[in-house]
Amino acid sequence: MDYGPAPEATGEVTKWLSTRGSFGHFIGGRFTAPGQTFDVRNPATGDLLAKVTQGTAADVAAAVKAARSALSRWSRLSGHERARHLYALARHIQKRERFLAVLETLDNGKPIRETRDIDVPLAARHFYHHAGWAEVLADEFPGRGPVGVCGQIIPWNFPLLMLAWKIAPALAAGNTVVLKPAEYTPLTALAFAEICAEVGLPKGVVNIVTGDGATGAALVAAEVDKIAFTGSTEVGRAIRRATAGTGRKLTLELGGKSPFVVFADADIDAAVEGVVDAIWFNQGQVCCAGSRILVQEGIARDFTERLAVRMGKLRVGDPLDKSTDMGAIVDPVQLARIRDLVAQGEAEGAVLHQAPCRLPDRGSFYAPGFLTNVAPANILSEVEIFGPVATLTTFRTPDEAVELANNTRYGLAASIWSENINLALDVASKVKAGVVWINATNVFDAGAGFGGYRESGFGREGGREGMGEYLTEVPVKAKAEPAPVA
Ligand code: TXE
Repeated sequence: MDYGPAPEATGEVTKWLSTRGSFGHFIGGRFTAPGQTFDVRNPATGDLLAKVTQGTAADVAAAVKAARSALSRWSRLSGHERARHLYALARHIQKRERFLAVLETLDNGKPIRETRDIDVPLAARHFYHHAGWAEVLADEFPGRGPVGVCGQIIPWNFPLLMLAWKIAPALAAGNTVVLKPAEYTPLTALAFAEICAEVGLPKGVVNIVTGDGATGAALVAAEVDKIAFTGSTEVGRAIRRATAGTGRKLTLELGGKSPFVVFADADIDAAVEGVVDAIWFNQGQVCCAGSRILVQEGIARDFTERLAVRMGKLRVGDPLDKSTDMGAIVDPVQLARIRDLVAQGEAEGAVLHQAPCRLPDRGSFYAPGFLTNVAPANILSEVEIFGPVATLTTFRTPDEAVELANNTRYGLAASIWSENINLALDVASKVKAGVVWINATNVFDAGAGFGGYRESGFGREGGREGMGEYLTEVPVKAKAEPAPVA
């Protein structure tokens, strides 16, 4: 396979990684000396990128202490002063956007086109948006103040963007944070820590502790006032149990099995393009991925044929190549999970259609695909695959489409394709999902709340609802009694 030239920031990132080599945590405004470390590898090659410290309960406690001592000063700054810090973070993300895009692509395996055009700009947008909230908070949320110290645990599918989703609203509201990035992808969080120091963010307002699930569990058990988690439903459940009865605020953004409903009157080519975005974007490692395609019977054959042709044109390979459509799966463990699940589904009767592309010899790659003949009882009808493979089934009537769409324990997102807006709006109102897109998919904005129902979790991120999750009622100061009139 011929690859294009590597993006220009690649040299800068390689130098940054090699001069640092091993990373400690970012606590109280400075990096600690590296402790016991684990390897962070490039999923597209398997090459070692860096060594990162496995956070202990003592590290977590030190970070929480730093966040606690920064809290009172930070929360008492005026909204305008906090906004200035958030604007500075946003501008610095933009200043280092090429660097961050390459670092994210190396760490996660997603195509540079996505990190450059989506992950990094949206992360900056989140800080800008929430700077605006900091300015108007006192008027928009009278009688409310920060929750306190927030423990934030994020996944590996959008490392920098999930960090922005968590940190920006927390800081805008006057909270301080301890964030734990995912063990597969901690590097942009560490680069962000450097940015915090560069812009002069007060020490202890943002603390980053790296490590695996044990570090996450230590953060959940620490003296924090809120936990915000994005990740698997299993871990979400464990966190809910661990925080029950502690009085801590909790928001969970968990998995999904989102329906992608195509009616017979849809613009078929547009819907096919929608599938590309719904299930092959970010190698399908998207919580709201349109992973259950439901097609109305009359167009099923035509749709499936056009989908197979389009799938065959996807370019899979080097994530640093600007013409690559699909990069690597984040880690060999996740790749094995996808393979095992699909094999199990096939054993239960599903038929896998995969692009006949040649995959690179090294790295964790999986060819894009979709599955037909998937019975409702098939494991693939229920379980989130979290990879570039959707199931495709048919329906006859709108009522049946709604029934199938809602036949899931999740409720994160849905996408509906029809040229009949009345039909689309009617179906949208009946689908149980936190967000429903019509003739579109994966549309996000910092101003719009995002989150799920049922086993997809609770709480919202983004927009007004998201701000509310980082605020709590504060005691109203007693007004001075008016002087008695003589
Ligand atoms: O998730 P985990 P994994 C789903 C997806 C994927 C599956 C497994 O289906 O295939 O989960 O992925 C931290 N206490 N999603 O195993 O373990 C962990 O270190 C506290 C959907 O990577 O949930 C990481 O930082 N924290 C999802 C984060 O939780 C714990 C995105 C997520 O890892 C912990 C990711 C514990 N006991 C996976 N155990 C989405 N909603 O987008 C782990 N962690």
